[in-house]
Amino acid sequence: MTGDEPMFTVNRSHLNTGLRGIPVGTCRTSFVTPTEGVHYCGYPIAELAHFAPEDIVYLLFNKELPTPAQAEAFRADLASRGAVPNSVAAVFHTLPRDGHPMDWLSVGIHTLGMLDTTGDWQEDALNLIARMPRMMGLLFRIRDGRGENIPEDDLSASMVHRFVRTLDLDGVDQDLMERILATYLVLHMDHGGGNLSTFTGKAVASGHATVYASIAGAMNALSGPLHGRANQSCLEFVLRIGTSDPDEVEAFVRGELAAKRPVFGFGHAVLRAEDPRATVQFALGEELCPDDENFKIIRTLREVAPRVLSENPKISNPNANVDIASGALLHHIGFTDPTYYTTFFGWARVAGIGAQILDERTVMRGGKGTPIYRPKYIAEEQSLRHLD
Ligand code: NMX
Ligand code: MLT
Repeated sequence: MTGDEPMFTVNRSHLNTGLRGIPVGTCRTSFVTPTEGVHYCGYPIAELAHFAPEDIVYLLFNKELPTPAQAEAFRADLASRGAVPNSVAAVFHTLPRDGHPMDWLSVGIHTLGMLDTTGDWQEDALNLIARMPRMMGLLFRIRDGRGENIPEDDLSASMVHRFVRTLDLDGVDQDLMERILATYLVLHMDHGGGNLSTFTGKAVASGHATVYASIAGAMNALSGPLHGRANQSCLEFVLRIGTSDPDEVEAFVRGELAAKRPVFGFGHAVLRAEDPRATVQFALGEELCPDDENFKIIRTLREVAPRVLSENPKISNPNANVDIASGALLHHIGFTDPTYYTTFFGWARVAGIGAQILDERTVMRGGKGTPIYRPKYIAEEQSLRHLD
């Protein structure tokens, strides 16, 4: 294909559709197909779900899975970057405890940036990734009023272990927590170039804002209930439903639709089949917690909601998306407050957004980088006029 061949015709009907389907660039980390879902650097997501998160971060940045020696060196590199300055905790202690955890996450990322921005895209992206586990643990603890006697960080441990160790919750199965969180992180790290949070992060970076400012902006985009915060809303839903009886679940879904509220955990802008990230999480739940009450409810929702949603022909995809199952799994391992769930999505997505920002800033256009984002908007209801 030559550079001048048309790829897409823009019609008036494409306007005000949120750029739906309009090609705007290329992505080197992942692609999403309507029926097979996301692939990281070519690998279908289900084939990667059991990998350690560090290996998938390596893949997104280097476009190849690491050899054992490369994996070891990469973990050592992350460890050397992971120390979180004490002033992050000091800033968290000043925040309103009833502020949403996603707002805390943005503030945390901005704080890390204010303390140590190098200005090198790769350095800053990897430093942020390495500091996320400790920062997440501090966020959970301090917002929950558990800001004292926090165990020291162990920089040599895995990312997930560092978070779980910082959290130091009593009465939880830490091995199970680490397994579910590791899978969660891998599944949520990247989703093509055009999802709202990634697009936002890259747009902010295109004006040469820092990696920290760009990713904080991306987290704000992720915090909306139609995007990442659907995982919180979906579990809140499940807690409200309170029964896995199919008739009652169906009545609930119909009630939400009648009230013109979204049925969270279903639908997608690109996918036209069940999201494989949902399929993987359902399989994990069937293996680890098949009798969990919330898991039983989402099992019924998965059967009932697509049938009900397909009655409305304008809904392009009635099937389960990534946010249907994660809440039930997180609840099962001890995270009983759904308002925190989107921070896990954000933690994971820092890797994909960081890698995509690096590509756009240092690889695209023969290394010159993508120029500042500036799409065209067409004037509406504003004919030219002058002051008399
Ligand atoms: N519940 C109720 N209505 C829906 C749903 C749903 N699950 N999915 C689509 N619709 C509506 C949608 O609001 C739109 O209505 P209108 O024409 O009045 O604006 C219509 O159906 C057509 O929408 P689609 O073209 O099918 O989907 P679109 O690309 O606009 O939106 C979502 C995609 C994901 C925003 C939409 O499916 C949705 O709101 N789902 C529920 C929220 C959710 O689970 N979001 C998480 C998505 C994944 N993520 O993590 O980001
Ligand atoms: C995501 O993972 O970002 C969501 O599925 C939304 C999207 O891809 O548009």
